[in-house]
Amino acid sequence: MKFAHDFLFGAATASYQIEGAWDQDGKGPTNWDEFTKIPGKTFEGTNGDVAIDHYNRYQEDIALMAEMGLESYRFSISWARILPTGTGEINQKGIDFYNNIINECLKYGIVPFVTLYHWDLPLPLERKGAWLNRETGEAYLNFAQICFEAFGDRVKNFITFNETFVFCNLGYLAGAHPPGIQNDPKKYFQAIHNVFYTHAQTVIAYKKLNQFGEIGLSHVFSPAFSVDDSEENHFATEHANQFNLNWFYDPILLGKYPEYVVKQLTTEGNVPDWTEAELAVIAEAAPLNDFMGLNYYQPMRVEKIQGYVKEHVITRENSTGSPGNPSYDGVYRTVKMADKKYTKWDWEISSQGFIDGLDNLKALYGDIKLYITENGLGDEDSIIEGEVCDIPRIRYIEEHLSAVKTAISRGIHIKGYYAWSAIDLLSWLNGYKKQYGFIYVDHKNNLKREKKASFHWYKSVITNRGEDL
Ligand code: BGP
Repeated sequence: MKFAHDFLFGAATASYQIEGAWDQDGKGPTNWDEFTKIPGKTFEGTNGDVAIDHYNRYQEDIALMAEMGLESYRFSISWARILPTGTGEINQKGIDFYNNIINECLKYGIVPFVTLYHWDLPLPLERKGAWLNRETGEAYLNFAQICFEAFGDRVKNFITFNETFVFCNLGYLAGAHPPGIQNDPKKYFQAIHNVFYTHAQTVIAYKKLNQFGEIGLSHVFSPAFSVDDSEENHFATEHANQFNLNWFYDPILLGKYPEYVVKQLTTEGNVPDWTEAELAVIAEAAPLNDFMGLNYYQPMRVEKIQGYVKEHVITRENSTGSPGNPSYDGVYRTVKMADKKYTKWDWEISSQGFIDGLDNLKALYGDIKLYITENGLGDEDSIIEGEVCDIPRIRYIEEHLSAVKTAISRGIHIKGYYAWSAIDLLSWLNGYKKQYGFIYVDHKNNLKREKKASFHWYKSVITNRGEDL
């Protein structure tokens, strides 16, 4: 079976992780420009000041993507390039840059898929309380409308927010992302609600413009499975799914928060401070949402915690996606299992978890349109006789693309696949050591680009539309 002619084979990046040029051409500073300079926050103090200098080398990079046969490129817009302080005057050079990216993509017939927010928040908004302050949502809505007006004639796919779970969880529970707050569930749930309300307002505003494009958002997709068949671990798994899946997907797709979670938050005193009017906007936007983007890397294996005491120490190392952490409420922990395969960073490799998770998603939400907006392998690639031989990445993507094929044959409505990442880039907390790209960037040789083995492999997959998978 070949993938349908309108299925998009793509790859993704995000502004802070590739652009560099952190203060070039009028760009304002962001939360990440500041956060990465705090000692100990990132691996070996790496930051995105230069990143892979995509800002100045975008033509070369997009030409390589075109050579690879990429049909769609998912990238994000740096808010502070367009509005240096988050609000106020537009920086024309920021608009010009993204126009250039979009036009360069279109020149090669690559569909631009634009993420409006991939975590880099203009610093003045961060200082005023980030997503806890409703002014951030208002400023975002203005920024989004500027983007729709400037780019919406050529961009027909918009993602409002990337992985609300990750930036809120790491921002307000683990303290590993800005604003670096630890163990504050009240703020965590509030920030999420404020983001979802803003998402809903943005969807409604976009639809009023009649640009005839599509809008949705991307969530991390990490379905939970019990470590065994015991009743208590099944309970813990259902609890984990309610908090990590339903809490995030219900408001977007069904227009309301899940009762189970709201009930528990009421008991804990962690219900967000929300208004009936905000909840009504979330309900109004849900049917207008055109698609859901899923970022799948790994499932969660869950077990119930017995006699929880809050002794868990949160560090950068244990905040980067490996199993072993307890939930904020002490009900369950994630577990590394002896019979599963893991990456060098302890992320489980499981295409079966992907398929099973997609089946569950369909059972919960019915026939929704999905894009896999991220999936890929973080690895330290081998260089053999000067060639980057990223065979494990080929195997990983092969397995997961073939899972996508299986899911489609079961009636799951997946319209595209975006490998993370198009090119090697800065991993938020893991520096440049953790590579994901089809294109290698040589940090010892003036950021020279080189094609990896996976580049040639993905090109052939795209050429024959995945027939051999
Ligand atoms: C996702 C983010 C990406 C990317 C990816 C890999 O959560 O949306 O921006 O970073 O994870 O993560 P890491 O670099 O930590 O391995």
